Amino acid sequence: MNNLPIGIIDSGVGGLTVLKEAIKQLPQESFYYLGDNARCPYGNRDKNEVIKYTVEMADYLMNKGIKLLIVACNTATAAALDILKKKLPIPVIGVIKPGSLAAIEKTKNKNIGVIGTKGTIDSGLYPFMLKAERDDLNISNLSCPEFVTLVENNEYKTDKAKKIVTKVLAPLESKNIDTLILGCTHYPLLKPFIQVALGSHVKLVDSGKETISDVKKVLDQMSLESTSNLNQNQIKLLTTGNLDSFKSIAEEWLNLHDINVEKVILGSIKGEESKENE
Ligand code: I24
Ligand code: DGL
Repeated sequence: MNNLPIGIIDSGVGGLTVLKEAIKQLPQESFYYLGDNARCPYGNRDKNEVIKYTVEMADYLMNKGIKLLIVACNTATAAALDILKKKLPIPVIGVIKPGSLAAIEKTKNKNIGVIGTKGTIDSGLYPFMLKAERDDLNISNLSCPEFVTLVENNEYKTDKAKKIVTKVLAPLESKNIDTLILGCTHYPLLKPFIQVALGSHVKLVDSGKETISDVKKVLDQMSLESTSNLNQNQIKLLTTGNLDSFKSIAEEWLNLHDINVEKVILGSIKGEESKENE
C-alpha cells in the first residue's frame, strides 16, 4: 500500500480524457495532473524537444512525490517513454503498449489501423510494438494532424469535422482493417465521426482507457494501491499555461467544481522567459 498520488503528464488538456478514465476506474487514488499548455501541441514538434519537455514535467512531479507516472500523451510516450523508464525509480506507464495489446486482443483479420499525430506516427512505435507481440499483423499507420485542431477549436461536433474526418481516413478504406487504435488523447472526442467514416464493423481502441486498466494491474501486482480514506479522490491540476481556461475545460470535462489548479513554470520555460526580459 502506498498513499502517494499517481502522476499524469500531458502536452495540455487532452490527457484529461485519461484522467477521467482514471477517476472512474481507480476511485481510491489521488492524482496530480500536469499539462504543458504553454508549449502545446507536441504533435508536430521535433523529437528532442518533446523529450526535453516531457522529462521536465516528469522531474517536476517526482519532486512533488508520486508513486507511479502515467504518460497520457501519445506523442510524449513515443518520444520519451524509454528514457523516463530508465531515469525514474517508480513505474512509468505510457499509452502505446496498452493500446497495442488491446488491439491484438480485438482483431480477427489481423489488419490493424493506427492514427495519431505526426510525431507518434513518424516514430513508428505503434507498428513496432504490435509486430513485436505478433509478427503476422498488417499495420496501417496514418497521421491525422487536423484532428487535434478540430477538437481544440471546439469544432469536433460540427459538419466540417465530419467532412475532414471522412476525408483524412479515406486511405484506410482499402486496407480492410477491423480494428483501429485511437493513438492520440483528443481522438475519443471524434469517435462518432470516426466510427461512421470507417463503418460499424471496425472496432475502435481508446488507448487511454486501456492504459488505466493496465495501471490498475500494476498497482495490484506491486501492492501500490492507496488505502487511506483521507486522500480518497483528491485531484490536483497543474498547468504551465493559462489557469482560467485550463480550469474551465477541466471542470466541464470532469464534471467537477472548484478543482484545485496551480500554475507551474518549468525549467526551460523559465529560461525562455528570462531571455525575453534581457
Ligand atoms: N478541447 C480541447 N482543447 C481546447 C477544447 C478546447 N477548447 C474547447 N474545447 N483548447 O482539448 C486548447 C487550448 N487551450 C487549452 C486550455 O488553456 C488555454 C488553451 C480536448 C479536451 C478534452 C478533455 C472543447 C471542450 C471543452 C470542454 C470539455 C471538452 C472539450 F471546452 F472538448
Ligand atoms: N496529447 C497529444 C497526443 O496524444 C495530442 C496533442 C498534441 O499534439 O500535443 O499525441
